[in-house]
Amino acid sequence: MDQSGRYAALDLREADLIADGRHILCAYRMKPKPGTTYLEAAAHFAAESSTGTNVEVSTTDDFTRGVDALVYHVDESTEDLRIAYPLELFDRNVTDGRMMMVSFLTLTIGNNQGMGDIEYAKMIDFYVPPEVIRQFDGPAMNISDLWRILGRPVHDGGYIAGTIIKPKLGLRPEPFAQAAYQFWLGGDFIKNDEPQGNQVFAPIKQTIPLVYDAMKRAMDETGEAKLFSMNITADDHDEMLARADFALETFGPDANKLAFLVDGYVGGPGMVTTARRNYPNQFLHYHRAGHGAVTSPSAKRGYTAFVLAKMARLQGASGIHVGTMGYGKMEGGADDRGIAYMIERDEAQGPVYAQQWYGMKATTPIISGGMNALRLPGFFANLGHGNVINTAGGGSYGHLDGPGAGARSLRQAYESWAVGADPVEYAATHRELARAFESFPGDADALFPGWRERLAVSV
Ligand code: CAP
Ligand code: MG
Repeated sequence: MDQSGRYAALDLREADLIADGRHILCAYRMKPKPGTTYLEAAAHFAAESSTGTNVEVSTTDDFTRGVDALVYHVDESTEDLRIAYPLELFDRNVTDGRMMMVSFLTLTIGNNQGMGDIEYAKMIDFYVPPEVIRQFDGPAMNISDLWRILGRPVHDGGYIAGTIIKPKLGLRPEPFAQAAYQFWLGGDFIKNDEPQGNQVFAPIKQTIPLVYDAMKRAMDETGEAKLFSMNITADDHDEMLARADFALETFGPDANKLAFLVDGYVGGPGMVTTARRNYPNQFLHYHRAGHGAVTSPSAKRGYTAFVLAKMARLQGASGIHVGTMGYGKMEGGADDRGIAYMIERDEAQGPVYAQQWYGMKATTPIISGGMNALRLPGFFANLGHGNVINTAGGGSYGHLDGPGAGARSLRQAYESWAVGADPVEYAATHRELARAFESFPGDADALFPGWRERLAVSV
């Protein structure tokens, strides 16, 4: 059934839709299956994403038609499909009237992901009008609050050197806390790895008190504040709260140094909002493990990492992993810097839409995944600044002189970039950075040919 007569309005101008402020706009890369025209498939896609199905139903009335999602732009040659979703379509809380991300997902990237006449569709960008910015929580905390805790300027407070307790799993409470203590002697920020929680060999009720004790000893020894991002991911709402409440009680006077991490992609938007609304005074760390299933460039369905990060800011993530832009181990490229710009600036240009945030707090880019001191200078040069949280697991625990030295090598790498120095020259007077070259010789050879001679290293 050709529904383009109802669900397509190609005379609508995008600029007018934006000026009008009554629609969320979504841009997709869509390809229909053979046997239907592009516009027919697009119209069916919009119907299934809003008020329709594959046949007309007798209960439709004029009001229904007034809230149809409308295809306003198609370009089959570039698989460009753009749809305007009236704000009325989106579910609102009965508790406080606010919008919710799960409704955005259910409509704009829900049933339309499995339609019989659609080969694939992937959301590459979306635009929200000012009213939507006003109807989402946005971040309560971000890196500025962490800089304050660390005693740094709350603007441009610079690089936060972090790690992930490694190995990813398999440490019992005592070695776990010792690994944390050793890193904190040189670094700022430690996170649980995404699967670390309340495993039977490392119960939270034993591990967290030991971690806090390690933090206090490291703070005493260094005279510096330290930060811990604790994973509170769990299926059950009450379980999440039980973990968070126990940690807050344990950290007591240092609870302001405790962030909460949620595996937001696998946990879903409800988990993110649970953390955001129950613990607004804690930095909300959004880990995106699993996102590659839909965001990978090899995935033709779902949505991109850019879209994921933009959704996370609306929901109120204090920080979200944005990848390493081709400098680490995970998929990504230099242009992914646009993801960071979209979540940290008050206005930015996405792949399709310019977006203004009207003062909604920034979400901090978290840089993680195969990073070490040698890979950081190129990363900062690409991003253009160092106001990020970097977590390097292998890059710290793989350092020849231990995680404390690994942490110092990360900071020295940042400093070398910040002063515009050649990292190899800088390493000549900064031992931990020099030893990072020996710790990761493959990276050193690839990134800094001739480093051995310049650092008088024979191996
Ligand atoms: C990094 C990491 C991070 C991923 C997340 C890991 O460890 O802890 O979870 O990098 O990827 O488990 O691999 P390493 P992303 O530092 O040892 O690589 O930030 O792209 O979501
Ligand atoms: Mg991890």
